[in-house]
Amino acid sequence: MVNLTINGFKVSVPEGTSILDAAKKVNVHIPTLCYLDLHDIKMVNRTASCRVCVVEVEGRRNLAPACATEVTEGMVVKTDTLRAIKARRTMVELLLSDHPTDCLVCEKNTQCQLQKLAADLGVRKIRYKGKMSTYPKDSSSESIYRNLDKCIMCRRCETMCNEVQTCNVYSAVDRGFETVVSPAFGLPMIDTQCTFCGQCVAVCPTAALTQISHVAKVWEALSDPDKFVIVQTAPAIRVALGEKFGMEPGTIVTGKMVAALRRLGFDKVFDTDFAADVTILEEAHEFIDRLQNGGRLPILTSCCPSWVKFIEHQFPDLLDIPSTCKSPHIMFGTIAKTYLADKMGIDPEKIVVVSVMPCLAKKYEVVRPELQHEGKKNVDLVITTRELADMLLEAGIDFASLPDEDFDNPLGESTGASVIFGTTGGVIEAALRTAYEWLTNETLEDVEFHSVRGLDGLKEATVNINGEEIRIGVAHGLGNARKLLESIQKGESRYHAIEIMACPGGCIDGGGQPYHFGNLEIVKKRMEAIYTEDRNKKIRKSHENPEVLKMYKEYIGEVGGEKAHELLHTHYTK
Ligand code: HC1
Ligand code: SF4
Repeated sequence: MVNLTINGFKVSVPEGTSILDAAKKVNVHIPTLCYLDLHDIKMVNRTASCRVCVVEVEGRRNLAPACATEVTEGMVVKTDTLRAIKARRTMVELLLSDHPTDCLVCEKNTQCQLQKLAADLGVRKIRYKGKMSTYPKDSSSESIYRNLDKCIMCRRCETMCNEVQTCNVYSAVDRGFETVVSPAFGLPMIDTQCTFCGQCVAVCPTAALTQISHVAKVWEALSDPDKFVIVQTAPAIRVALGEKFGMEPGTIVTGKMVAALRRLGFDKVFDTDFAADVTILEEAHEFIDRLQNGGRLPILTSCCPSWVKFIEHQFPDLLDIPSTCKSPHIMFGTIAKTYLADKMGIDPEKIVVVSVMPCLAKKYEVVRPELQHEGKKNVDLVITTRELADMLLEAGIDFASLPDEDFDNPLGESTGASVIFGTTGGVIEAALRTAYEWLTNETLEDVEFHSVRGLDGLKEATVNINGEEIRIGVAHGLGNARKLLESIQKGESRYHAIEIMACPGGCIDGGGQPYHFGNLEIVKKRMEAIYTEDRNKKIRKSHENPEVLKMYKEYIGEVGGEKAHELLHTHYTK
């Protein structure tokens, strides 16, 4: 252990600890901007580029960046001297001297970490003036908006993309004042290997990286009397939306969310979870078929569009292994414009399907040609959890005081199995609940598979089904997915089925969720809430969803049959 003093407090910490972490032990807060430690997913951005965390260390002439300076025996640190505070303020003023000051109309207004720091440090004027960097804005993709005028070169996006997601989209290009984090050759995002996971957006402290918004288009649809506008909500929204209205992370707001969507004017409020149950029927059927008929194993789940894009770009030789199931929200769109339209006697041309998703890749997914029907989109618009919260604020809806309301039917009925789609491990757990019963003809009494739960990047489970050991793998975060895919490529994979989600934690920590800037305790609370919602459901197995079974009986026919394939399955593109 190393002993030191911080602001007069004695502290002992393990060798190799930074001053920043040592200070936390004695409740001394040192402000940071570029630094980000996502311990549970093994991502640390320690570029020490912003110099906001500088402190005085006795015996040293220069101020030291607390994030990148390791403690030494007997060190005496002062974080709150006038010199340190003035230096910090100067650093922020220098950043602001090359930063647009349009905070009032900025996408990140009230959520920008630079804005907060400037406020915390009492910066009231920017003493430095000079040349401002300007770059072309990039709205080339459906998902991500890049405004590098607002980039402060913290490099968090680069660390997230290259080290956690292993997509290597960003690097620092050019030199000196012109240096900027960008795709190689300044390519627009649409021409890169970006998977649109949005994890770079989730960690960006400013509005350099944000989403392409569909809010205006949703308002337009809602005010068009000729349109029948229906909304579906992804499993992960209900455990995170409350955060935007001051509620504790992990508060389950399903009922209030439904009530709020109704008050926004949606004609029907439905649940993506209904389609998640459909996905399980189709996916479990496909798995059993491959298992019993010598098909390609392991089967990979296919509901995460970012992960699908990753395998298409990076492992095109493995495209025969993902399940051919469309993702639940696309299945939902297809079902809404066929089965529901038929049932309600509405012209599908008049139906506008809006998805509320925790994800930025879902915005890109809806324009994939393979997922459209005769050139028409199955899902028309996608807004994120953040965008929905913005709409509710704009409409003056007092979210916290809303009563709980139920989803509309038939596409609002769902099971516990579909809720857990929202967290890593949930899709495969849901599939196991069904596959087990279908393969054994026995009732699965304990439906919880705890070994596939939690935030470990790679997880596995073995389930004995009819005397055969079925081995399950789970990866979340694309870097972890890469490891599993490489083992499949080498013929070393031991698994029969694998779930992959691009975002660390799964959809609960998608790129469209409320920002938490590295507070993974929030993600854990969202995860607990997902499992609570599952336990609270009367029906916890997808194949027991009565409305799903009715739809198959009335409209689709056999699970895995011809019509099911036409409506609910897809293919992949190299
Ligand atoms: Fe997801 Fe899915 S779980 S991908 O994480 O399969 O986005 O929540 O809606 O489609 O159901 C996201 C979440 C979501 C789909 C489902
Ligand atoms: Fe990388 Fe994901 Fe950001 Fe694309 S969206 S640049 S893949 S982190």
